[in-house]
Amino acid sequence: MSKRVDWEQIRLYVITAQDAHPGKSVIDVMEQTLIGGAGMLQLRNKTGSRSEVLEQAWALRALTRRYGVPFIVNDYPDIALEVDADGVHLGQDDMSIKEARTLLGDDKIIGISTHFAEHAVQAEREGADYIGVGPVFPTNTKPGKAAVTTAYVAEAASLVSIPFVAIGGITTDNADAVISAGAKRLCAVSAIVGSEDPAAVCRELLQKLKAADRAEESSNANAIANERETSGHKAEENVTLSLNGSSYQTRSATLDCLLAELGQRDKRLVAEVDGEIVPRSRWQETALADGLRIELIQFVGGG
Ligand code: TZP
Ligand code: MG
Repeated sequence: MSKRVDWEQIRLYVITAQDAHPGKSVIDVMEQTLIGGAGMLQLRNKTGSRSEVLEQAWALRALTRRYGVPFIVNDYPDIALEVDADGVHLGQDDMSIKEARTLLGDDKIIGISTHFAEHAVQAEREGADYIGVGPVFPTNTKPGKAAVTTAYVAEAASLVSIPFVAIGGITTDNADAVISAGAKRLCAVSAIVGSEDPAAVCRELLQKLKAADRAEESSNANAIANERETSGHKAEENVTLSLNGSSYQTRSATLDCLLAELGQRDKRLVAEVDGEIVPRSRWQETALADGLRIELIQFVGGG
C-alpha cells in the first residue's frame, strides 16, 4: 500500500494505548476500530521492550493488510522497515524528517507531531506526508503537554496543504468544535480504545465528520447560487440604457441581472423593453444593449 494511500478515505486515525484497555488485547481492540471504520492505525508503545513492539507490529501489520488500511509505527523506523509498515510517526525530538526519509525511502509515509504554526510549516517544507496537530485538549495520554486549543487547528487548516490530523483529548463530546475549526481528520486514542465499544465510538466520530462534509457541500452550493444571483452575468463593458425615461449605465448583461442589481427582481412588476412586455420567464435570456428603452412598472396594492 505504502505511499499510494488515498487520504480522502482516511478520516479517523487510531493509535494504540494498551494501558487504556486492561484485560483486552491490543489486536482485538484495534480490530474493533477497523470494524468501526478507522482509516489508519498507529502502533505506539512507549513502555514495552523492543521484542514486544516488534511482535505487536507484525500482528498489526497482518491485521491492517486484511482491512486494507495503512499502518504506521511510532518511534521505531527499523521495526517499520522490518514489518513493511506503511510509514513512521516522528516526534519533534526524534530523528529529522530528512534522516527518516533517507532511511525509509520515498515510498513510505512520514508523519510528525506538531504543536504550533512554525512546526507545521517546517514539516511541510521538509517533506512530511502528514502532520499531527495537538494536543488540542489536555490529555492523560500525553501528560504534561500544553493544549494547543482549536486555534492551532484553524491555523494548520489555513497554513498547510498536506493532510493533518487533529489529536489530543478528542471525544465524541468535543469533536464538533475541532471539526468546526477546520479539521477534516481526527485522531482519538483513549476515547476510542478505552471505551467499552471502540467500533461504536469510531462510527460516531465518522458520522460527525460526514455531517460536516454535507453541511460544507450545501453551503458551497448556496454560495455559488447566491453569487450567480447577486452578481449575475456581467458584461465586458458598461451599457447605457434608458430606464423609466432616465439614462442609466450598467454592467448587467441581461434584464434579469439588471433587475437583481436594482433590487427589483423579486417584486411584482412588469418589464417592458422597447415598448414590448418581456415575461419574467424570458428575463434571463434578454440581453441588454446600448440605447434600449426599459420601463419597469410596479404593481401597487393587492389584488
Ligand atoms: N500526540 C499528541 S496528543 C496525543 C499524542 C500521541 C495523545 C492523544 O491521546 P488521546 O487519548 O486521544 O488524548
Ligand atoms: Mg517518538
